[in-house]
Amino acid sequence: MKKICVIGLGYIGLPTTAILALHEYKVIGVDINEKILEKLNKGEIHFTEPFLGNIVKTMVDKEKIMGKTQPEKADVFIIAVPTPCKEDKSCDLTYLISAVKSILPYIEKDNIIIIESTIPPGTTDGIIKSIIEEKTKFKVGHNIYLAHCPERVLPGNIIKEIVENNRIVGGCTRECSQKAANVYRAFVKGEIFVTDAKTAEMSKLMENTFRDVNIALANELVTISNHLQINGLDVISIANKHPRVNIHNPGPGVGGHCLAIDPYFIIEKAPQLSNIISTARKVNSSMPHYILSNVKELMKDIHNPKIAVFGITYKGNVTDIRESPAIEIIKLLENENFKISIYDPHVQGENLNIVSIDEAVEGADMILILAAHDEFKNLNYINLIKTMKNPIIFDTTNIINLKNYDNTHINIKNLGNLFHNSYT
Ligand code: SAJ
Repeated sequence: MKKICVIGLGYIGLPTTAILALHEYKVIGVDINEKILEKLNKGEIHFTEPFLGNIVKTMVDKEKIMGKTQPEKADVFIIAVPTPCKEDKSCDLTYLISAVKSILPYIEKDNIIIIESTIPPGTTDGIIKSIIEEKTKFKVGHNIYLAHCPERVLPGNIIKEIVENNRIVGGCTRECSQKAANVYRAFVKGEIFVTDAKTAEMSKLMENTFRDVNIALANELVTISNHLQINGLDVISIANKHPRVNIHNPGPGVGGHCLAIDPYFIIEKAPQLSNIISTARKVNSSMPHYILSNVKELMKDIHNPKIAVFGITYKGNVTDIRESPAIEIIKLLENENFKISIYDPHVQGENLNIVSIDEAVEGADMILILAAHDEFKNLNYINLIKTMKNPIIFDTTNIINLKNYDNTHINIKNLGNLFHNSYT
């Protein structure tokens, strides 16, 4: 049985460990966090993800997964550690470099080393290859094999997507690509596209940049439309009837650990050439301020207004608040001395001060929807507003269907039609 060492047991490393173990590999899961390892070795997982817990439990019981603080000799090393943004928005490779260094003493001839972490183009074939070749006696492409194989899974659906999605495998040489592709062939049902490392790195970044740029276009469209008193949401739905047009959804900003970060890894490598990409980042980063200015406008005649924020995660139906525009909007509102109450059925945490829906709404002057949780779609808003001081709802995610309401009872604003509806 082949042995794989997975370094980094986070959102990507742990599911990868589980799936590899399920497909005839013995897997050593390595992490610097002893709490994660303690849980893993009891067959438990440290974040919620459908189906993952069961697989991990079974594989740990069968001794096909073992958690350790240090790597050990293996046939394959997969590195899936975080690559966050630095203060100046460039990619922080500290964890990645330290993970690579940690495996150096254990590397043997014919080993395959795979980087799954998201990285700027040129990193695998540049800095990572140099570290390995300088500090060991091996030469990449001759007696050891190095590749970048970016992950593409969506949290909440990882176990399905890790198997079914197409994969990009980018090796430093053709042989590196082929050897790394064989590792994934054990469990990937989608197609495996083999390319060079730089192309793989750039493709991964471009997938998320594509979405960021398109969301920026939608956000700019609604701000222009509001300025011109046009219903931006109507424009999107009508324009999208064209067979080759797909305008994305406007919203309170772009969050999460991918779309709001990955474009900067392209910008850092070619700042003078990344005009559209950096403008899109600016547009999306400005959305929390746009929301703030509209809340202020809607509340301008109200004394000491209280805002009930609904949803603080970076998008709907997740528990993750990383890079969430909602958190930034709350801070901006607090700086302007708005009283804030928070309701989010997906998030727990004492320091966030989350309250029940009734408590959040009581005495409020506005319900401000900042994450498109399904629970918010069909709430009985007519009932809900009864304890509010002012029945205004500002839905920045556009999940409330305005056709269900007439504005004699309730004043609902969607982001795309803030001050006007069609034919009003
Ligand atoms: N958003 C909008 N309008 C839209 C779509 C999204 O404002 O039309 C916002 C969301 O509310 C959220 C942000 O954008 O704040 C990102 O959401 P997302 O669902 O587009 O992306 P992530 O970050 O959850 O996951 C992405 C996925 N990439 C693509 O769809 C190209 C996923 O497949 C990747 O695995 C993941 O990034 C990653 O790890 O790179």
